[in-house]
Amino acid sequence: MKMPKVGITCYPNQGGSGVVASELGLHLARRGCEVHFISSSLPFRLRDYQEKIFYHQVDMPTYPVFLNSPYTLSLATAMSEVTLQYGLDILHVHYAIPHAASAYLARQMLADQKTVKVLTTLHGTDITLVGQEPSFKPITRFMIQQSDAVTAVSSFLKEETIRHFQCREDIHVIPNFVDARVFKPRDSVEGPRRFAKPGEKVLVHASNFRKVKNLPAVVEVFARVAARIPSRLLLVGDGPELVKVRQRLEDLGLADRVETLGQVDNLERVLPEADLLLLPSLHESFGLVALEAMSCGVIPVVTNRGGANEFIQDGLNGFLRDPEDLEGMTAAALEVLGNDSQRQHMGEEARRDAAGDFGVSCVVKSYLDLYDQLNGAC
Ligand code: GMT
Repeated sequence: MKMPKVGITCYPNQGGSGVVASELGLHLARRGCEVHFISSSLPFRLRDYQEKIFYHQVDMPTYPVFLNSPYTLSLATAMSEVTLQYGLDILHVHYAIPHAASAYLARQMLADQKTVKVLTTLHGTDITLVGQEPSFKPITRFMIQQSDAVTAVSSFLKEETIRHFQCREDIHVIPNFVDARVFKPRDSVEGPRRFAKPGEKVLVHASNFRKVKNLPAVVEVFARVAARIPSRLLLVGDGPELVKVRQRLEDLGLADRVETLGQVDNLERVLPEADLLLLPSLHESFGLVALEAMSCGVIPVVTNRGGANEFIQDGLNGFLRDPEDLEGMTAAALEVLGNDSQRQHMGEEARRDAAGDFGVSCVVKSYLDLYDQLNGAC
């Protein structure tokens, strides 16, 4: 198979879509693809040099008449220039808005000179929240229709996309993935733990602390668990709701049981220190961090609204609960935290399931097969 040259665009800051795009690029390059990241700043997972990875920063000039720098247009220009200069075959954009619009423009700009295919990967809020804004909805639909191929990270998201936009149905489902060699259980289950004293259990929540993450439920479930079992809460990430979370924990007298770690680049160093992950989002198209936790043998307690049921089997490798079901989430957490052999057994199941269909090789191959199909259609 001739390895394609791929341009990848994503949001470079921490967030599931940026992680998926960056990790995909790194793994594609290891398999021999030439990968060109085109974005506003260096995606955070790309800080180390790697062969076959190139980074092109998008210039964002300002001018007094602009309210904001027109990033979508600058990105389209960068995409078309990099495509011509390096002979890219595919522009693979992650998160529809505005990346798919820029790729569409770049393809049109090059129409007389070079064929390039546009592949759009939908991640979640680009469809379920942002894409529903009246000022974005028609253009999001247009971009979905105009892409040469579209992927969604879960069947849930594919169905939501078709339902909301009444659009094409040939959307490929390619799930999030995890590298099980990187996300793995602690080396020694017996040794001292970084965030807990002997006899304490550790719960973790990692997100961008936005409303959709349902943070009041994280606090409430932790408070109920901590009242029954000595435990600690790790908060990883940052975002607008974090201040309220800390205030509520303070009001409940739980502040000294909580570690706020802020943004962490290497989550694989933190997740294995936990026993249980709480992700009670209002909806979650996939829930990458739950998969990463599972790969570390950590039990996920996750919202049942969205696509998590495509990799979590309730009661076998984790728990799925309604985001309003605080009692159910607490009961699930207490059940597993109060029984070490059950927790260990579920953790092993979780790791095995994460490394299988959701492991790097399986999922990267799905993307490569799709690239191949797109190139064959040139
Ligand atoms: O909401 C987030 O956590 C960020 C967002 C993003 O685009 O960075 O995450 C979305 O994409 C992830 C990667 O595909 C998915 O695992 C998340 O479930 C999805 N978030 C939501 O659907 C709320």
